[in-house]
Amino acid sequence: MADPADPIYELYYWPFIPGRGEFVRLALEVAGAPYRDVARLPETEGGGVSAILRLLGQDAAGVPSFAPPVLKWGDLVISHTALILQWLAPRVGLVPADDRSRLAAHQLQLTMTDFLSETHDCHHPIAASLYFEDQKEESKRRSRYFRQERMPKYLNYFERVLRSNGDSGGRHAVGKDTSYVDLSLFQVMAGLDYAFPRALNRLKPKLPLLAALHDRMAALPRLKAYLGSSRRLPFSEHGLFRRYPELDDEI
Ligand SMILES: N[C@@H](CCC(=O)N[C@@H](CS)C(=O)NCC(=O)O)C(=O)O
Repeated sequence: MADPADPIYELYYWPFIPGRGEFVRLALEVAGAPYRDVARLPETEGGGVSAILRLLGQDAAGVPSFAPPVLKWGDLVISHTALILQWLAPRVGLVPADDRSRLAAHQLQLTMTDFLSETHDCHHPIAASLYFEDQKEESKRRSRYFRQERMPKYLNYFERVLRSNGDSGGRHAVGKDTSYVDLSLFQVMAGLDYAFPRALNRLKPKLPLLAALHDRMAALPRLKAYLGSSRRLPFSEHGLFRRYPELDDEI
């Protein structure tokens, strides 16, 4: 139970894309935790991209952060999506209490971190500083291997994780209730459905538990309300999951 005297959670993430910040946002939203999405506030209220740049430039609050998302709580500053969620989840009831489950949850989230990195590199295989158009041929080549090899390997693994969690009847990745890992899997499925709809549809017959998890999460009252609100940023051609039809070919 949160103490009313506790500081409010402050999320720092690029204000125009869901990106990696969305994984933290989903946890805060579903937990009903009060938070401030700092960079989405107007500059006049201390928000905007400059709020992120200020935070990244600060040395005072312990170890400097390399990149957003960053979660600030009082003078505690945490970066890296998986680490933020590992710290946040026990405080907001989104992970079971035992060590084994918490380690399992963190392990799965770190695997998602790797998957996200590979997903991003489909449209930016050479350099993040180059436009997609300047690395299109490499993107196409890389995406073919992603669709054929990496995407099925990761998704089949997460399907197996759900299947092997007999405690939940395949309904949750860890434990018997919704955890931050379930919410992150929801976001991964939603993102892939946006970026690689054809590849995902080809794989879906072998992913019944993941597909069902996605739909169940989307129907959670708090998540449903959030998804229908202006707080939910749409996927676009500027984030982690981008729809470039030429990267989602037949093969
Ligand atoms: N491992 C980090 C990766 C953070 C990251 O790559 N952040 C992106 C936005 S999603 C960024 O702004 N990176 C800037 C950079 O790498 O220079 C995490 O999972 O949070």
